[in-house]
This record gives sequence, C-alpha cells and structure tokens, in this order.
Amino acid sequence: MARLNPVDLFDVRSLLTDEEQMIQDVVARFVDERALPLMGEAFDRGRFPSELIPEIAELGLLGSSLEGYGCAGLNAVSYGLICQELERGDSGLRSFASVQSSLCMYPIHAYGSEQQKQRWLPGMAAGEVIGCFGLTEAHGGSDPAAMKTHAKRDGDDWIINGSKMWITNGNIADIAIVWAITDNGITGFVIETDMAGFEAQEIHSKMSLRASVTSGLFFDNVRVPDSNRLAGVTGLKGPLGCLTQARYGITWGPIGAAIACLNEVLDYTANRNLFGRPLAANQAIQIRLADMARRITGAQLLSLQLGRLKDSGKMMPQQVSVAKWNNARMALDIARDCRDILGGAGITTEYAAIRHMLNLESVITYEGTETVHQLVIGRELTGINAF
Ligand code: TGC
Ligand code: FAD
Repeated sequence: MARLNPVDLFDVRSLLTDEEQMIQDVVARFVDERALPLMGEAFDRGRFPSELIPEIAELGLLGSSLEGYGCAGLNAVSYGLICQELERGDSGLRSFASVQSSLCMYPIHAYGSEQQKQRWLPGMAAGEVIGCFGLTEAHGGSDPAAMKTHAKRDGDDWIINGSKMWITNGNIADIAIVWAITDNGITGFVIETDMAGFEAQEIHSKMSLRASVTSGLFFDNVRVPDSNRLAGVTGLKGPLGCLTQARYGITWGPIGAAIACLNEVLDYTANRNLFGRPLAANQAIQIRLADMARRITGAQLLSLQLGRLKDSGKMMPQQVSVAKWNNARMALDIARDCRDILGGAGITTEYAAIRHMLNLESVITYEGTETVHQLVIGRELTGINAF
C-alpha cells in the first residue's frame, strides 16, 4: 500500500492548480537552496539576511497579489503558499514579505492616489524601496484606537508627533506607513524615513524573530506634505483592512514552520536509538507525531478554504481570526513538542525546532494576539462586544 505524505495527509496539494503548485515549488526551492543555509546563523547573530531581498523581489514575492505597478497579480492561494514556504525557512522571512506586501504596498494600492502608486509601488515590488507599518504604540497594541500619535494640519503639510513600538523592518525602511489621529479621525501617512524628526531605534534584546528587524519609531515634529497622506480611507478600518490582508497570509505561514519541525523529528526519531530500538518505535512518540500530522492537516484545509473564499471575494475578517488563532497555536504547540522530542540537541540552533518555537511566540502575539482573535469570534457568536 502506498504511504501517505506525512506533511500532507489529505493530499491538499492535489487541490491546487498547476500554477499554484509551480509557484509553491519555485519558492520552496529558493528557501531550501538560498535561505535555509543562512537562517540558523542569522538567528544566532540576530540579523535579518537582507542579502536575500533582491532574489525575493526577483521571484515576484513582494506585493505578489496586487495588480499592476510591477506586481505579479497572483491569486490569494498563491500568496498563501508563498507565506507558507517562506515561513518553512523562518518566520522572519515571511514577516518581511508580509509587512512589505500586505501592510505597506496594500494600503498604498488600496487607499493611495495614482501619483503615490506610481511613485512607490514599482520600487517596492523590486525590493528597492522597503516599507514598515506603524500602528502599535507602547501603551497597548491590542487597542490601536487608543493611539496617541497625532498629525496636525499646517498649511499644505501635516506635523506628526508621537511614537510607535515593535515595528518590523523599522531600521531598514525607506518609507513608513504611519497611522495617526487627526481632527478627522485615524489617518494614514507615508513618512519618508529621511524626513527631519523621524528616528528608528532597533530593539536588540529579542529572543524571538531574531532574524528580523524590529524597531521603535519616533516622530518629533515630522513635517509631511499632504501629498503623502493616504486620502482614500479615514478611521480604524484603514489599518484594520491592512491587518486582514496580512493576517490571511499569517494563517498559511505557521503551516510551513510546523512542517519544518515535523519533518525534522520524523528524521530524528527514526535514527535515534534508545532502549534498543528507534525512538520512533515507541507508542508515546508515535501518538505525538500523529497528533502533529493531524493538526497540520486541519490547518492546511482551513487556509486553503479561506484562500478560496478570499479569491471569490467572500472572505470575512472573523474567518481570518479563526484561522490565525488555530494555525498559530497549532504551530507553536508542535514546535514546542518537537523541541522536547529532540532532547538536549533541541535547545541548539543546529536543529530548527527551537528557532521556530521562539519565532512563533511572536506570531501568536502579533497581528492580533490569540485572545484578540478569540474575542472577535466570541463577538460574532454572541453579538456581544467583550472588548
Ligand atoms: P471597531 O471599532 O468595531 O471597527 C472599526 C472599523 O473597522 C472595521 N473592521 C475591520 N475592517 C477590516 N478588517 C478587519 N479585521 C476589521 N475589523 C473591524 C469595522 O467594520 C469598522 O468599520 P466602520 O466602517 O464601521 O468604521 O473595531 P473593532 O472593535 O472590530 O476592533 C477591536 C479589535 C481589538 C478587534 C482591533 O482593535 C484589533 O484587531 N486589535 C489588534 C491590533 C493588531 O492586530 N495590531 C497588529 C499591528 S501590525 C503587526 O502586528 C505586524 S506583525 C508583522 C507581520 O505581519 O509579520
Ligand atoms: P497588549 O495589547 O498590551 O496585550 C497584553 C496581553 O493582554 C496579551 O496577552 C493580550 O492578549 C491581553 N489582552 C489584551 N486585551 C485583552 C482583553 N480585552 N481581554 C483579555 N486579555 C486581553 N506592530 C505594528 O504596528 N507593526 C509591526 O510591524 C509590528 N511588528 C511586530 C513584530 C514583532 C516581533 C512583535 C512581537 C510585535 C510586532 N508588532 C507590530 C506589535 C504587535 O502587533 C503587538 O505586540 C500586538 O498587537 C499586541 O500588543 P501589545 O504587545 O501591546 O500587547
């Protein structure tokens, strides 16, 4: 009898179109050949492997689901597969692509003027202009409506004061999409990071997402022309609309991290002999491996159906919350369990499990904590807002 693929028990790949399979294969090859040889060292040294940016751009992975302006115009399932393969390498790689694509290029594409699109999107797709997204503030990221960063009109310009915290790509960004309070409500601005009064300070004390740049942003009377305002949206729905795009991709990413961990322990337990037999021959180990494969299968089916809903224009943010919660939790639990199965070896970055485990502590926190997504679903079920 033919054996099942342990990391695709339900042959979810057969539900992909030829084009989607081809895109997944291309990104998988890039991750195996170009990214994975670097990631352990990059994580150890706490550096983002920015030398990969030109290749990531060359493959069309930046703004991949946007139409025009040098973007690839792929469907949502393809974007998901890109996120899955990048995160099989490292959450930091996927985070870089998510922020650039969903949090920076998307708002310019969706809310920006034609002039703003022409000015920034082609360079961003080419990886020559890097973006970051400033929504979170130090006093409470779960409640962005309470932001203090503000913008005041001054003739043809705006004067922005305040700060943002935990901002991916902050110190490598050429532009920052910054959300600030104005007299008209929450408004998005494209701040060019060489504008006077802008400062980014990298956060170095991280034990998670070490192969990613995370920064605080500070705005001291930054003068921004009105032509840099994203005039197409006002209110919290502007940034939340971007988060829905990014969270969708994040439902796929952790599947990649979980697959990397399961593949690693399948190999390890087959080859490690204890008590006169392979570790994999123990019932207690097989139950744990089976549970991992079961949970990966559920996550794969969830994200694929979510992608099909998105491609047909029917995806709801509450559905994204279900999948972000389920898939980030699934991968974090699997990475922690794999770390344990590797024994002492599992505490080193020679194996990928602890790197994924530590990264996933951020993935379960950012883009809405697990609790935030649970409360979004609770509100949908009961009609009662518990925030
Ligand atoms: P509420 O006041 O009810 O709604 C405001 C307006 O927004 C609309 N809306 C959404 N639109 C699109 N997508 C969504 N997910 C939306 N959720 C709400 C809503 O319809 C309303 O529109 P309108 O026209 O009536 O004005 O806001 P709420 O009560 O739904 O929000 C509360 C809560 C807690 C869910 C929200 O504040 C929230 O999601 N908080 C978490 C913040 C968060 O996730 N921050 C992430 C920062 S970025 C990041 O972490 C990047 S990590 C790097 C990487 O991505 O790799
Ligand atoms: P808090 O909001 O203070 O939450 C603390 C705890 O309280 C959490 O457990 C939370 O679930 C819980 N909690 C909150 N509200 C409730 C409630 N009503 N009931 C019960 N429990 C509750 N942000 C950006 O804007 N741009 C970025 O690029 C970005 N990149 C990031 C990269 C990394 C590596 C990390 C770690 C974070 C990043 N973030 C970014 C910030 C991220 O979105 C926030 O950390 C997240 O939204 C949570 O906000 P917080 O850290 O302030 O925690």
